[in-house]
Amino acid sequence: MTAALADLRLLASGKVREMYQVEDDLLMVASDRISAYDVVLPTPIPDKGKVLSQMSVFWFETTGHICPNHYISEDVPAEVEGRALRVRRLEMYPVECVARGYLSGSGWREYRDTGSVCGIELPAGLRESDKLPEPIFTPATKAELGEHDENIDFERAAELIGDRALIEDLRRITLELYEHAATHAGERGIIIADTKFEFGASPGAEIVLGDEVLTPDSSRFWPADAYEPGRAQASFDKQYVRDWLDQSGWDHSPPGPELPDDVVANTRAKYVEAYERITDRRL
Ligand code: Q0T
Repeated sequence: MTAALADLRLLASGKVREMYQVEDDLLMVASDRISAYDVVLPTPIPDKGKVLSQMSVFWFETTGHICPNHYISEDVPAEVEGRALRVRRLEMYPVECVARGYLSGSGWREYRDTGSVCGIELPAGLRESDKLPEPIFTPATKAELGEHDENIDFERAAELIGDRALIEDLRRITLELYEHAATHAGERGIIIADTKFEFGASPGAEIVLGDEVLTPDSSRFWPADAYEPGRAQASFDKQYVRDWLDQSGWDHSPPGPELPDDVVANTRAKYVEAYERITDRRL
């Protein structure tokens, strides 16, 4: 690929990644930026963008039997080699498709307060981080920049999609992808507690998997050997960062503090370990 990044149109910029237009396709670029407590920290984690991109490639290459996806190639500008993907442009659906196998984050808070998550009634007496009787589909709507996604029930998701059969298919595929990935990761010592997918349509295919998939930025990865329900779990990838921030006295208002070298090195090693364990590929 000959074009330089500077020659491409920037379509969207997020906390830790960017989307560019390249001919009729898109270029999805993952940075080495890391966020914690919803704030992007000033210190990058070397190779984080590469790990996340290559992990998405692994899942795109190994879940095609469940659902087609937007991945085209790793033919990208030299300056983002390894941490960018060329993808097909889709007409995105306005619902975030979340699968949860464990009770954490907004799912735990909603259950604690109401006994349900996204309209799905759950057994009484569950604790934070408990494994659910079976994985559930908990759709959400994408929030404005700086806001959190809003959990919605299946009926609201059906209204937003405007097609009953389609939202039922999105739910089924979301749960199939989660089941497949959680089983694969579980056999390698990593619990995928939950994950978020975004789907779209392309000419000739009503359901195409987009976005990044089954990465630590779009999912909760927990080390299986430290799993203990009844409390929040250690994050596979960000725990060194959280632990250091927690003892730093930082109040979570921007800007965040610079991270020390040992926290950066340990965090980088955890991202690489997650990648190598899940994919059996070497970075
Ligand atoms: C999208 C059409 O760009 C985004 O975040 C980066 C900051 C989110 N986003 C992606 C799309 C995709 C994808 N993925 C696609 N294949 N086709 N749009 C829209 N928003």
